[in-house]
Amino acid sequence: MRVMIVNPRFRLPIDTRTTPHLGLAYLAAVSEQRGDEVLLFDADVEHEPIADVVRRFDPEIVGITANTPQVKSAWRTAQAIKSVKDVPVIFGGPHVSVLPAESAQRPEVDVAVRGEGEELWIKLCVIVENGLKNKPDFTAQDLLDPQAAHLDRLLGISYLTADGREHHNPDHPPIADLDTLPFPAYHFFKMDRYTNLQPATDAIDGAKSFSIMTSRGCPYRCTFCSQSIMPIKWLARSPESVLAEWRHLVHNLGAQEIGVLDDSANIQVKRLEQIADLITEDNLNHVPWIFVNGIRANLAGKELLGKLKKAGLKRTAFGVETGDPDILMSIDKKIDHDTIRQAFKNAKAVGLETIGFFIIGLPGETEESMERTIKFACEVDPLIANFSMMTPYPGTIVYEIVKKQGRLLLEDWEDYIFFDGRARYEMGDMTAELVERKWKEAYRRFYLRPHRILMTLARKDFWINWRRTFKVAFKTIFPQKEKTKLRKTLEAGV
Ligand code: B12
Ligand code: SF4
Repeated sequence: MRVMIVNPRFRLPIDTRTTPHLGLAYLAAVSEQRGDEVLLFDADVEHEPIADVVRRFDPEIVGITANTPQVKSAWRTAQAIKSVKDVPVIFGGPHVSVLPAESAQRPEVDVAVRGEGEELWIKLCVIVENGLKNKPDFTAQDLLDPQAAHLDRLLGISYLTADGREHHNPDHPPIADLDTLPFPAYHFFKMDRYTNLQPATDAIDGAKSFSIMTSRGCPYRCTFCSQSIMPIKWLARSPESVLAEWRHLVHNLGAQEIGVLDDSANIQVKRLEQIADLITEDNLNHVPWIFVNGIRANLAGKELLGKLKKAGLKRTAFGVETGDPDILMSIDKKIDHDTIRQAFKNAKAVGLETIGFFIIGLPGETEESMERTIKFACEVDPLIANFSMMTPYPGTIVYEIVKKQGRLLLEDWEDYIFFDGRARYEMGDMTAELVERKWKEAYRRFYLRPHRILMTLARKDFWINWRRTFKVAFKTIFPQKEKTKLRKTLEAGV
């Protein structure tokens, strides 16, 4: 069966890096395992209009991913596909998982998949394949025929049958054994067109940077975080399965750096220690790697961090979020500042580089609390401090709080990015002006301290990337009015 898997165009308004989409690499892998002919279209690196590709490849099913700022581009992409052929178009990804009805109700979308995609994607392919066996010109309309009831018993999907009835089938259970999944199929991507994973080790461009996920989900429920895609229960791969993929990345694909994308890789400390030991014993530790999203600071003891360092870990992030104890409590991070301080100390003591993630503008913030965040960032002094302005994503508790008590300043989903220097909501005394001012101040005060300037200039990574670093810094401090420009780019891209 000919399957087409699509990442709709969406570039951040800063010069960000491009990286193959791990979720789509998994979908491509399970399709390949089934024996399908797979075409992966990543609009971020493609030059050909998608309609031409559809004409040439003539897919029998199309899967499109969408996070929140990408969803409108995804709809436009689906329209372009449907203008050529009424092929079943399946949507999935973070935004679709939170608001499935919104996509399912659109004429260009046939089925919205909620949550993890691999098992559901395959089940949908089987349904369409069976349809094609009985009717060689099986279309999306046939798939949604209420009499045929093709989709009635498939868990985890939302769709409208051709009679206009909306269906939200019960949830699909999470994938019980992640070790059964094939490795992400990077060979379907035009790897030479990618840079590397931001913010990885900075020094490598082009095809040699890979991502890996050793666990899915997170047992915590921080109020600002969208975790709707992945299971509520934290599920992990075995150390042996992780090692096998690590070997594959290093030996078969020539990985020069690896980004671990887990939400919280260290929920079971022993498991992560075992992974570290295996990587070291297998002599894979010459390849530097990082925790892109960070690990839980309350589970980052020196023994674990030491083993990780030995296994090649170059840099780890910690989600600090705020320097204010009351705000920290209110976001349900389930951690305190002394524990975070200790985690940074432990990481530095074993020789790891650190990243701190901070948020300016959480609900209930005041100028004083933001001030505490800036001071705390300077105190723990990570190599990289990343300050985001709070963006309330649908499906999060913060989104519900802001909808009830605040004023959203976002006009549509394309505004849901947090790099364009504009506050996303106001609440009580917390004005957009205050949030934007303190956000810029945070960057200035953190990076323009004399020892930081010297430290930055002394880093090899900085000189390799100085053009890009200056460009990003300039755009952060003097952001353009991105929305219209961003929209124009997006519309031109499909
Ligand atoms: C790595 C990462 C990035 C990378 C790469 C993004 C990418 N192309 O994948 C970078 C740094 C570029 C990035 C940027 C952003 N990201 Co990001 N990112 C992640 C992260 C940490 C991992 C993504 C991943 O690989 N997951 C693992 C794979 C297996 O899962 P998946 O991609 O979701 O795919 C599975 C399912 O969703 C589903 N599925 C997905 N697509 C489809 C399609 C079909 C047809 C089907 C059937 C199923 C399906 O099946 C897949 C396999 O199970 C996630 C957190 C997370 N845990 O997922 C955040 C996350 C996706 N990012 C998020 C956000 C907010 C952003 C930004 C908007 C932030 C910003 N700067 O403004 C930007 C958007 C930029 C962009 N170009 O899209 C949010 C999304 C929330 C939302 N409502 O959309 C997440 C969930 C983080 C969070 N917890 O808040 N991100
Ligand atoms: S912010 Fe981190 S710890 Fe909190 S819920 Fe999200 S992934 Fe889990």
